[in-house]
Amino acid sequence: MKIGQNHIQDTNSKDLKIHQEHFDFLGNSLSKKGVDVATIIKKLQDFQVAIPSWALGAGGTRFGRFSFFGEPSSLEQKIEDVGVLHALTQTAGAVSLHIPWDIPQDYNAIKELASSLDIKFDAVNSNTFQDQKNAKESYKYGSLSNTSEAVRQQAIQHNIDVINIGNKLGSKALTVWLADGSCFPGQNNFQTAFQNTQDSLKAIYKSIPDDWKLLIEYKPYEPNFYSTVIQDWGASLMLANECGNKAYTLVDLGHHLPNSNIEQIVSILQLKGKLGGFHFNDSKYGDDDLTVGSIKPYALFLIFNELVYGMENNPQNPDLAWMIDASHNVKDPLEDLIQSLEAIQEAYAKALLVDQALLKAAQLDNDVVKCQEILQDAYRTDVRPLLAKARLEKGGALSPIQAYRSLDVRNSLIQERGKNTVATGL
Ligand code: PSV
Ligand code: MN
Ligand code: MN
Repeated sequence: MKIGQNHIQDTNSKDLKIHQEHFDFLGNSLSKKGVDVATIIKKLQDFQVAIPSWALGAGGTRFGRFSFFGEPSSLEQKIEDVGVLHALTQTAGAVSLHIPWDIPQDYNAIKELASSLDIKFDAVNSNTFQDQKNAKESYKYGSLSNTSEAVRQQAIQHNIDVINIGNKLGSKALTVWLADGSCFPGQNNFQTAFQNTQDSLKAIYKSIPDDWKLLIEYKPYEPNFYSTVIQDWGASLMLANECGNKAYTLVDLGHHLPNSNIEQIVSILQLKGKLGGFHFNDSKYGDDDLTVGSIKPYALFLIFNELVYGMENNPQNPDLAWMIDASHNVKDPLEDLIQSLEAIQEAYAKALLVDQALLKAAQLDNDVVKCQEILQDAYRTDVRPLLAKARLEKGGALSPIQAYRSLDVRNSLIQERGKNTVATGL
């Protein structure tokens, strides 16, 4: 399924006039406040978020999984689905692969397909949390941290294989997320597990090309429920520092204990030049992987406020690898991803509206009320016309969800692919 420009223009045509009215009203009031609207639109257009290959089918829980059918069952079809998202939103210009689920058969064909849809290959993800068919060693008791050297070697070699696959596609980062940890006190020696992980990561790091990043993701619990080896940003940062200057911490919004101040974590990592990647989702209780911005939109805005500050003031921090890491149990995955992309752009646009100079002055004056007013003035602005304008200028849909529905994308996919449904494994 490929969405043509003419399809999108058709669906846009009936709403163009009302969009223009909304945009003019917002644009005028922002300009009067001294906001450079054109620059904000350009920044929104440049902000591209990777779609993970495993989020394109229905997720599920250990209790069940309910499909929407027409799900992609090959890497080609996954890339085509990202193409649909990108055509409509103009903000999903990258895909993040998970190996071994997404090993390409024909590299040139895959690269051609992706570039025809204007999609880049973002970070590649290794998988040492499942035993693979015919694998000699088992990850039941951990991978990079395992007490067995043979298991650690197998996991190290897998990561090196993933780097080689990514290299052939043009990826520039390896993301390592480990399930390693323990379920019961006494099961593991914390120091041994951490030291083994550090040594294993350093071995992998030797194969990281010079223009690549090693992104180290942390998570406090699950699938292990007593301890996780890389449980928080501190552990991740220590490991990244041990590896070297191509290694960074990756923040996944769902990987924090309740009430963690994620915006502060993000801010300090940028100050230290060590924030390398970001996984968007939302949660109420744990690593719920819900639609971005569906539960705590103000927290997302505050995080973006720090990200924007960092992007403008911390040249020591590199460009970040942005990715959505959500799972879809009751919504059509593509509709859910469109909602997440919109929420990301919305939070970003609001953060761009924060008057940083005014905020700094209010902070220096210790004018706490004014500081809050400045943030909330930006947060309360309805920026959706800016997002629509940014999309429109690039050939995207004024309302991606409406366009997706009026083009009947899911039914076309079902007709094309049949009622196939593929579990993603996550
Ligand atoms: C598991 O929690 C997880 O969602 C991590 O966030 C990884 O990024 C992802 O799976 C893919 O390995
Ligand atoms: Mn993640
Ligand atoms: Mn997760």
